[in-house]
Amino acid sequence: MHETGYNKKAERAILVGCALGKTRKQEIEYSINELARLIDTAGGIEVQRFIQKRNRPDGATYIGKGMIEEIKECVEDKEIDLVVFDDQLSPNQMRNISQALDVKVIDRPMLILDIFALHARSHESRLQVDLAQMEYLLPRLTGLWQHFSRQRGGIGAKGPGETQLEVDRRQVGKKIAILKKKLKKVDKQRQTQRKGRENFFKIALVGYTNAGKSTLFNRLTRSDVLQEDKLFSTLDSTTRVISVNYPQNIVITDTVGFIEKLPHQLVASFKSTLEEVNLADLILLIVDASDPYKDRKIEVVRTVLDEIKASKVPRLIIYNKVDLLGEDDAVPAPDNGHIPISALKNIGLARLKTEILARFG
Ligand SMILES: Nc1nc2c(ncn2[C@@H]2O[C@H](COP(=O)(O)OP(=O)(O)OP(=O)(O)O)[C@@H](O)[C@H]2O)c(=O)[nH]1
Ligand SMILES: [Mg+2]
Repeated sequence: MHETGYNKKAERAILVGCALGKTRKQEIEYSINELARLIDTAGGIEVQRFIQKRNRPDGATYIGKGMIEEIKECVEDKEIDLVVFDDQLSPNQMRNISQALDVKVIDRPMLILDIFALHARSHESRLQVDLAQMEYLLPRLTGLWQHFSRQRGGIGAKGPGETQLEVDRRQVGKKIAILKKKLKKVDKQRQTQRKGRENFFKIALVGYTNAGKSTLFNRLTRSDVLQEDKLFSTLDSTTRVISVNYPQNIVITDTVGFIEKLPHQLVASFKSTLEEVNLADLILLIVDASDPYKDRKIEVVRTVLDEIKASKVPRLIIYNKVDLLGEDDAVPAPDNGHIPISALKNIGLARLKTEILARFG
């Protein structure tokens, strides 16, 4: 189990989303539900949600002034600690909204960064999260400062947030340079480790967060990395030899999951971790087959794979969690490149092995 932050009392949150343009209500609900899971993972409690339909975001306050007033009332009535926007806010919008509401305001990228800060364990992932957080917060320092410093920590202000928001930009700039230097050093060690694996066939597990990558990894390597029903349980990539009756010269890497609206600063600072995906001989794209939004999530993963320039690596799509499908659900037919499995219940793994070995070169 992860700890839920060092603030003892769970923070009470308002969630705010905008259905922009032709976005359907269902779609925005899907997104806000995901935001609610993120808040829960970060140790907060959803108290109320506000959704507004608009053609485009308000340049100054993202949502309209009327709704800002409604939220302000709710903040006062229900002892709200923070307001979370489901989209990225510009530095300007963030400042205006914080001033209008007089409470801590964060956006979805900041919430994701916060969860990363909470779950980072290794030296490398801590450096990576620190760097991403600093780069995201740097242009947003003005205006955030008063609310964060008053609250001392909590959601959106862990990691470097708590202490470093109080130092000035120049110092943050310096810290960014130092973090980059330290990461370069860690990257060198990674290169050396990679050299040792040059003669191995390399498989990378990728997929949306909570799809079951670590569960499959554990099954294939008889390992015990953290697998749990939380978002972003895995941040560090782990590479091991596949041990379950496979030829010995295959290694497999479990790595960080993806999500919609992943801050690009995070993708950038996790570059060396994600390079394991880039350099793989085969990608297993893990999908939660029981998820009604699986196709949308596959698209998100494809987009990130493009972003990290891994789109040329051959890939198999693994439909995991088929044990959760009902009789009426269409089970994906096991055909070329689409493999139904259950990592948890040990279903379809022989088939997966055949498919992997067929691509073993
Ligand atoms: N029913 C069922 N649950 C599964 C299966 N595979 C994984 N799970 C569950 O799904 C949840 C997430 O599994 P993880 O393996 O941690 O997922 P992940 O993709 O590594 O997630 P992150 O590291 O957070 O990105 C856990 O509660 C698992 O027990 C499966 O085949 N069937
Ligand atoms: Mg994992």
